[in-house]
Amino acid sequence: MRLSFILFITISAGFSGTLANRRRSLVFRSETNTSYVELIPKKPLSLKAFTLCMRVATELSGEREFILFAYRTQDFDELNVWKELDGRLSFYLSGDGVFFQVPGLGPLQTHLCFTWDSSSGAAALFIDGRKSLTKIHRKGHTIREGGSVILGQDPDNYLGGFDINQSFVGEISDVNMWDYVLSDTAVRGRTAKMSGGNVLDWETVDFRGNGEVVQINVNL
Ligand SMILES: [Ca+2]
Repeated sequence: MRLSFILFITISAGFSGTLANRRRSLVFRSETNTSYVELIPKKPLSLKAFTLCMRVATELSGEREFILFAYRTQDFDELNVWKELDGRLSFYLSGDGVFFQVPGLGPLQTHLCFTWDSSSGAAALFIDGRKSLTKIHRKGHTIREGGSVILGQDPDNYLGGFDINQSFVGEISDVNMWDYVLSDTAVRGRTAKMSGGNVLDWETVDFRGNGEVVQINVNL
């Protein structure tokens, strides 16, 4: 990968807009309880299944939990993805979590995909295309629409209640979400791609930023 063009946008009050034809990436430079980016989905997140992918690099290590993705309605954490204090990766659906004892994230970019299907409860994750064991979680559950998708912070209430000790610090990109479970082969094929989600498509998704988040644009 060659970094041939970088555009820095640092706006303390907020930023918005789309930039196609380049790979966008978000850098959270420091621990804060203010910096986050809201992603505007293409359709309501009323979900009986999902595939959620992202590319992440972080130097956070040791006993430091951090949030990778938060989708919260007014009263519930509908879908929150975490790196736990003990290093496991997890996601929570309205309270209950499913945990994966997998190799930790680090300063080199890691491609993650989480999948879940309500009809069976099957939950799994992929790290750089390699699949975890499957666990059974929240069979019959439905993720509810009407919330906000947030990167960078864990909202304990709607778009607020952030905790600096749970904030994400590092770089995140290629956040794509589908309302169904991609095949194993499709997930492996997605590790090099950065777009195409039918709920969240990183190539076209609108951002609403707040605080100190830097958007860089990279030609691959
Ligand atoms: Ca919290």
